[in-house]
Amino acid sequence: MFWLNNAHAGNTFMPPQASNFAESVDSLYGFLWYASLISCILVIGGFVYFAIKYKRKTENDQTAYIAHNTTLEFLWSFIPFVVFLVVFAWGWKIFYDMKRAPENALEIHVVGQKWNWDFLYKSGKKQTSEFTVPVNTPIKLIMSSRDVLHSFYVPAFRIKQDVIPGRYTSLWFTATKEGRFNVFCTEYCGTGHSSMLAHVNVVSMSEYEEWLANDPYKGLSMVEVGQKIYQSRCIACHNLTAEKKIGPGFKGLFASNKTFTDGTTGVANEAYIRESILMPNAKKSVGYENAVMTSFQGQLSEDEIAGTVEFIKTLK
Ligand SMILES: [Cu+2]
Repeated sequence: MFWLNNAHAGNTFMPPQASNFAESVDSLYGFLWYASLISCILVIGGFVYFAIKYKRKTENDQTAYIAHNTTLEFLWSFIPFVVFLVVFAWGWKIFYDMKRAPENALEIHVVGQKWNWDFLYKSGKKQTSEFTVPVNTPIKLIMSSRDVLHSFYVPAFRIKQDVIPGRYTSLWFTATKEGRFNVFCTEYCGTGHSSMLAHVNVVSMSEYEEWLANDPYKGLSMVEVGQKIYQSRCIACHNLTAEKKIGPGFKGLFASNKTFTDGTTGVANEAYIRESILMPNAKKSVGYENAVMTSFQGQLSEDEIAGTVEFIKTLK
């Protein structure tokens, strides 16, 4: 197919084909596209041709009496019927394969929330807004949400699945190419929906094992740890400038004077920032009455909270 020829690497029309499902989904999509193109040419072409050929030429032109044509009627019903059956069977086959993860698949839990994705590995390792998988290995994602409906979508893998609070849904894939691919939320989930981005890193098995054994914060200073947390956790709602996004911008936040909705005032010190991360609704600032923030209680370790506080302190 003309725009898919180069699709292995991705092009203007399609993302790269980076999973076991990509080629079959694209082939079906190509078939649908060509079937629609041919139908469109036949219908619109016929329409224009007949409109010109049988245009009423004089006032006395009479429309011929045509009852019906069995052969034609059979063909224009039967051919589309066959095409639809082919699409159904082909789509069903792909869907069936997508719904059945191999027994030996490597399992990763995915938790969506406003507005980022958490990835939990069985080793206890946890990543946010980014996850790492080995190439050519079946991976099963077991997914849920902490708040509202989200949808987990990896365009390069051609897989998508709703993520629902109070329920597990799953997806599986085998990544066939090493690289870094986009993950999007494709279910409108509130103000920060378009910032609900993540990446999947596909690496070799040996790199994966090394990554899994590694402490993600090894050799990083507290501020650098905080910066990582900011990139994965805070960026959807907080600017690094002083400008308001969904929550307040972080620049100049530390040591600033705050007025709260209950009329009290306070200084944004370490204790205040910590409290705001763990209990966002404990003290609401004037101007942010309707701002929503979910608690990070149990999601960030003490080291990560301390790093975040130290990072915010550097933004003067
Ligand atoms: Cu979402």
